[in-house]
Amino acid sequence: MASDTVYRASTTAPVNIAVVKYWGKRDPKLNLPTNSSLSVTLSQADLRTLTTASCSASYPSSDGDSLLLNGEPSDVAGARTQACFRELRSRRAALEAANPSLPKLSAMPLRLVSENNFPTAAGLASSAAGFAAFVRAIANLYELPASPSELSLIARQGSGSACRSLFGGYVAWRMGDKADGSDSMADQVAEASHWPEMRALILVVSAAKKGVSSTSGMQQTVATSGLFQERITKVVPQNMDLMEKAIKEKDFAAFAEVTMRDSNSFHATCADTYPPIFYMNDVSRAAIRAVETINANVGRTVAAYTFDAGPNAVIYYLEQDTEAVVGTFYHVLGEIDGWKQASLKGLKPSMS
Ligand code: 2P0
Repeated sequence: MASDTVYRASTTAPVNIAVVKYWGKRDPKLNLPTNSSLSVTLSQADLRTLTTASCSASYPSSDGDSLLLNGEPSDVAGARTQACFRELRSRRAALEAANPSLPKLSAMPLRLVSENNFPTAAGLASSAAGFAAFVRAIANLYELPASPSELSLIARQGSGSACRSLFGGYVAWRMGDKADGSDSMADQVAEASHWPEMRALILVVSAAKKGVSSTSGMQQTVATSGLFQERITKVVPQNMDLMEKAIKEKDFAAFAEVTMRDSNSFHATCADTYPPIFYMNDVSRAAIRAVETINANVGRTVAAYTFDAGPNAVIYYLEQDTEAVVGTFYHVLGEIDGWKQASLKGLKPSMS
């Protein structure tokens, strides 16, 4: 094979929005969480990262590995990115050692080109889709015989929530208890087709980069919040059980209650952090009231809010309640100050 051969593979990875939140690391180096979490993977038609990985003996080794993110050079020297490169290369090197006729891709510099179709770092879990696509693109390039759960072990080291974006549908990240992290990975609780009526509405309150990054925010919470112990030992284990049951039984009222309670619990531990961390703002709180109004007016739970490390709201609802939820949301929020700066983004119906 000529030495100027360029080997290339592309993949996309979707965004996921947690309904039982990951917040806290028990081992920051291996990115091991203090609790399990559970998310819904959203449609790639709306929110996804597209990544192409390539390598070639003709790429100057002085260039090293590189990443172009949304057209801009991005730093790959960070420990988390390096951990992903190292894990993937060592798996490829093992394949090459077992089969000497394979091209020595593990020795070549890697070039990654990645594009999001949504704002980066706007509280829309860009790092989740980003690292999931990054890991899968290189795994495809290297032709690694790795299952999504095995790839989730690697993506986890890039960004915790990324391990959940290796699957579609309803996905759990089991925290595991081994010190080396070999059992801290994701699995699929249910396919998207199990409950295909699920919809998500994203209320983009602000597309600005968030004030306190998730990584540093959760470290501060672990170090200073008393409430946090209650959350990781009691609240989350119970919410994981209730959520898995709600999904298996397609019980939207139960799904919604756990989703809202878990978001509230997560933001309460942020407020209990010292100094406190506030991700939600007045428009976020108005969105909570709007959901309460909608549920009260309809007379049953048809909508559930959840907030990540930023002010944007994600509202889960079922397709048959679109009119009541989306229609009323515009109406109720239209009367609230501050709403005019926000915009509503409806997600297409499918989940991948
Ligand atoms: C989640 N979040 O479960 C929670 C809810 C934010 C709030 O996962 O440090 O970017 O890269 O492992 O994955 C955001 O944290 O943190 C997150 P790192 P990540 O989706």
